[in-house]
Amino acid sequence: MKNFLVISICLLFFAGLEGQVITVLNPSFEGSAASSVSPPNWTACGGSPDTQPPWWGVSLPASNGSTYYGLVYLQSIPSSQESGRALTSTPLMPGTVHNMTVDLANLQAYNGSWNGNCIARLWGGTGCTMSQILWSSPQLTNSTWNTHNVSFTPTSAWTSLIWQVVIGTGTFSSLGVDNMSQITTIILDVKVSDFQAEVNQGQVDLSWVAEGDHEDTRYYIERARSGQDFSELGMIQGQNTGKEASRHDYSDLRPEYGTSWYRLHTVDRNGEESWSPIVEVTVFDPSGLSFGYIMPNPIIDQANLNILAESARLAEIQLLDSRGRMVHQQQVMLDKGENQLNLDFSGFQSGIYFVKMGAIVQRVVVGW
Ligand SMILES: [Ca+2]
Repeated sequence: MKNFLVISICLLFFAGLEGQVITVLNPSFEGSAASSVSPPNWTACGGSPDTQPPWWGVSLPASNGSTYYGLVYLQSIPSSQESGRALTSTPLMPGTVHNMTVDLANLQAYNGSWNGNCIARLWGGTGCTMSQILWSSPQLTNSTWNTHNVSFTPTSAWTSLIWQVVIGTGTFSSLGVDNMSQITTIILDVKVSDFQAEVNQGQVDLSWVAEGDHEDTRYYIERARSGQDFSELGMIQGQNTGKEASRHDYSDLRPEYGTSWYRLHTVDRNGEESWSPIVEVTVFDPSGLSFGYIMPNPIIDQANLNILAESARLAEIQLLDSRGRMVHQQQVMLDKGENQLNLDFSGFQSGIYFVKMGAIVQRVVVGW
């Protein structure tokens, strides 16, 4: 009888680890493709999102089914920042880890040129009131679908999930959202918070706070470049610090120049998983510069070069042909932070060129 009781209690304990499943209606955004019309069960909360494709020049096929949600943002018209919501089957559970996946793409094709980087933001709220940013994607740069692990902890029992497009860099951007999974609530036996990343003498120092840490807890540090796929950078085991809140750390000793995104993937001793919010870090090269992007590429006549500078400085921009011969050079004064430079390639022969600034070398195609 005593053994039976022990087994029953264990079963109850483990059964309690898996939480409930929460769904949204029409998670694949299926509907009749239409401009300024949200798919069934989705409601526009800002602007007038579309059921895509093929409106406004968008041709990317759906990731799942035949249609998806298309959201645009024009920096010059703040009210154009589009968002749309769906209701959840049951309210979200405050203080509990919620996991799901979603497919996202930068559509790049709206009106042929709305191709700035963008960020997808997921809000929790009531009706169209956007109350808590539950999750933000890294900057999305490619017009291909990528599946993202979305993990969040609501602060309140929200009944709306709201997708919003946010400008990353550039002036116009367009976002595709498709193929949301069900949302699974998970109770981990470790609580992770305050994930931070800081550049320190050329390395990136990461730290987080854990409560309930156990020696079988695994913390996987993940990094993404250009906002796409995260890959594992390293893993550290728990230190058995128990219920007491303790800070853990990990250093990326060889970060890449430019902007990177980091997140913490925690696996508790029962195998339950959660992901921290994503943090963005910019590492400048020895000349104090960090490449953003060149758009468009291929280039017809003109392109925008986006460069970040650690401080205001005079910099030299060089243009090299495919054999590495310098065909143009120019001094430019850069402001601290983000700089947009216009590159004029009109009059250049078609071909491959390299844009060089400090340690940055970017390949561009002109004329095709
Ligand atoms: Ca779909």
